[in-house]
Amino acid sequence: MMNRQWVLPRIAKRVAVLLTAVMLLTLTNGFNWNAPTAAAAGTTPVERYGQLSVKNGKLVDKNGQPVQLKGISSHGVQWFGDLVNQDTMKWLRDDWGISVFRVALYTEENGYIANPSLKNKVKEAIEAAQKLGLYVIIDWHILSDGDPNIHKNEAKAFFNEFSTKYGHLPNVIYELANEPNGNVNWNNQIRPYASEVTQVIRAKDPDNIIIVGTGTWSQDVQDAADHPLPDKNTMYTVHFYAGTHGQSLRDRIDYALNKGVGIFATEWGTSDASGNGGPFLNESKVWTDFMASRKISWANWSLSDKNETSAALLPGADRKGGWPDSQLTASGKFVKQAILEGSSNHGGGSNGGNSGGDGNNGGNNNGSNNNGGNNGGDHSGSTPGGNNEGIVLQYRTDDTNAKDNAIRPQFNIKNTGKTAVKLSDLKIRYYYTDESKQAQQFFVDWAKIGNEKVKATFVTLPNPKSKADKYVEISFTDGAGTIQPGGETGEIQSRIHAANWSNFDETNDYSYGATQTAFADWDHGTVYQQGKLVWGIEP
Ligand code: DCB
Repeated sequence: MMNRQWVLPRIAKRVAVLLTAVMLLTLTNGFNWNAPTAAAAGTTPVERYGQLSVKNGKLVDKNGQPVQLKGISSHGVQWFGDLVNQDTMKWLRDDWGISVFRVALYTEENGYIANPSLKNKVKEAIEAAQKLGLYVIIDWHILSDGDPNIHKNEAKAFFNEFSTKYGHLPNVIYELANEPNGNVNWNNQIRPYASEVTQVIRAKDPDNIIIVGTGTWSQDVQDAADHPLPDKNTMYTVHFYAGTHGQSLRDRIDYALNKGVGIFATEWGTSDASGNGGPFLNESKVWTDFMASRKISWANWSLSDKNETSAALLPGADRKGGWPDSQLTASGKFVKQAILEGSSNHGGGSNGGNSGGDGNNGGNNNGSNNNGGNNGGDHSGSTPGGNNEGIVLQYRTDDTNAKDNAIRPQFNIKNTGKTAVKLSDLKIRYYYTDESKQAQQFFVDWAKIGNEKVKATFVTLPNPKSKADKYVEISFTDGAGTIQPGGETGEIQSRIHAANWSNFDETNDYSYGATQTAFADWDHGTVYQQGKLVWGIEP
């Protein structure tokens, strides 16, 4: 049915979407909320997720469930177009577990403007993606032409042609301007350009996702968040290179997400911003964890065998896929692993349980998942479907002395999702280094929901990290109730002491924010819902 749907005209696609919605309603009105989805493991990404859209700033599938697409970008097709074909894409789908492939059509540097026939490579990739059930990003790769308006007319003609030819397919994603840079900004150049090109596309394709680049090589997502475009299925591009960009760019992304706009990392690399240097794999891991916890979809730069760090293949790699790991670079191996982790292309793996590998906390993090709707292994990443989206942990420290005998973290959990969340389903972890090697004591100095509703256990990490060998896991009693959509727990003021009241050194504590003395979002503390990570980054 899905295959036929691809060749039907748009009206029929609409009917199919409606029918799906009716079927879903029928299902969800029935008694069994736990029924797995019809899609089984082994189906293609497009069969599983269908028509994508943006809902509450999240990329969601045909059933409205958040989805994280992961995949890889081609290098410029004027140079490495021979690596873009149905064989390599099939290999990447089956061996790497990709769900999305990006085709980089440079405008300059002997790209499309000088050589318009390069668009045939884009068509080849779209048609291969259609056969393989992959999402495909059509990347209008401006770079040395930092202002997208320089080739605005060509962009409009190009996207008119491509939306006319392929807009009826559910797997096409348009990226309007890779990396605006130089003396351009969101309000004056990029937004007006994107608005015009969007109108061209929407005349032919009413619903597929459009992704718009942002200023400073697609790092100014905060500007787009402050003044988003009206089109409801538009997302905004963030690009990063792990050796160059870190926490301050992640903070910008959180700012944008908190404003309710959708972010898609259509290009990122394990190298520095030149495409070379490194690879910075530790920094890359922080980034991939960050994106997993927020379900930010991504494509890595790049599928090429150029002699540079960001290339996934070693020089001379086969042009038709089938690459053994010995033909992958360090970056390629890392990225393949990051795609496979939690990917549902390989046997429908929703990765149950807590992901930190630090086990041992009374067996209550078993990843059991029996609330909410649709899980069924369909959604990569770690959150069960249904009601857990939108959990935010805020933190402040009440400790001005980092070397005394107390650790005083204070928390507030917000529910920015659309469904009530049971507090007894949630656990907070605060990671620290225990200098005392004594038993630990936990106190609630005050909690808005009632001190007696807050409990804690201490867990020693079997594999200590550089800034954590222990965490306190804070949980809530059955009587603690729910957090309504838009609601919060209010302050939870806690205190930790060693049994012998000896001093701690908090400066080496992973979850300690010495300067965060007012409540703000905090990703160095984690939150689990029924054992699954729904907020924050584990050490
Ligand atoms: C982006 C571009 C992408 C570029 C990579 C790495 O540029 F979107 O086209 O790829 O990030 O720099 C590189 C290739 C090289 C090629 C070069 C020129 O890997 O093989 O020679 O493009 O075609 C960025 C990203 C970030 C920043 C700067 C650039 N930054 N940049 O933050 O300063 O100047 O290209």
